[in-house]
Amino acid sequence: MTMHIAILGPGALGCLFGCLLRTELSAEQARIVLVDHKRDRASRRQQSGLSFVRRGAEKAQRVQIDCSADPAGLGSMDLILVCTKAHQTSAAMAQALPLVGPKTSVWSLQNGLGNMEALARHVPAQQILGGVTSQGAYWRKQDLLVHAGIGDTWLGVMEKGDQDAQAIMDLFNAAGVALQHADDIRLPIWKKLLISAGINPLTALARVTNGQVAENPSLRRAARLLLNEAVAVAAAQGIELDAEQAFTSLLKVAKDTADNRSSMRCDVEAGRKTEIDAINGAVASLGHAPANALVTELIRSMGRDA
Ligand code: KPL
Repeated sequence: MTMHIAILGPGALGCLFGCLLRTELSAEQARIVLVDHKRDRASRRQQSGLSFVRRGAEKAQRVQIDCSADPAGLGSMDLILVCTKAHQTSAAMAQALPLVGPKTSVWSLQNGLGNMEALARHVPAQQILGGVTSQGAYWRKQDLLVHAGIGDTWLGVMEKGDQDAQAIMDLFNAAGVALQHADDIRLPIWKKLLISAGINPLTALARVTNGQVAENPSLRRAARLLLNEAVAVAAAQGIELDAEQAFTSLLKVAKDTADNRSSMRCDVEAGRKTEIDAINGAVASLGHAPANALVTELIRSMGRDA
């Protein structure tokens, strides 16, 4: 049976999953459409496709993938994969409501806290899955996407219901993307959040690459402070995380992506709204976390977040 999949958020990550699925699965296995709020970009990509450099490959391959700015005409989906920035979740879902039927699973694969809750304003919680991914991708130039790094991708239900996690896992597996299932999806979401909370604001404020957070003693201490606060806030929410282990993971990510500019630094430098409210801002709003509150205000002061 064909799985009908819509991907909301045509940034690097949404397009990465689109390209991985489209190149590995037949049209009988999956119908895939990238939903874009920008009409001109959707029609350009619909006509010309994307160029995709697979991990380890030297040359780009052309991927013809359906793109649409009109969710109303597409019919209901089996799966909606939400890959937008955290602050766009609610608006994107509201626009995508014509794609939702009673059996549609809606899977958030985004950064930060609050994404499932934002989706639940539009869709029953029993249809929602949460998740995180450490897959990496970036645009080398317009419509030329590079798969930069392979990492774990998690999914798990928000509330027990009709979400067909097994069918999603089987399909992604068939496309060579192994998914991990979490009984409590809040754990992988928080683990990723701890890494982002330590790395992202510091790279944006100090204008350094990710690697500097591990290398520079002051930034390393600052990252530890942000992470420790977030671990304490999580514990007060009943989510037990190991600060030592989490900091080891943070340092590993900083070293593995040493030469990269974090997404938050890129957003600040491009004058775009950042995900600070869903990362450090969310931590500070849940409990006593003055360092997280401080970096949130500083990032907000720099641009489009105010
Ligand atoms: O995912 C990232 C980002 O750029 O947002 C890193 C820096 C690798 C971890 O937060």
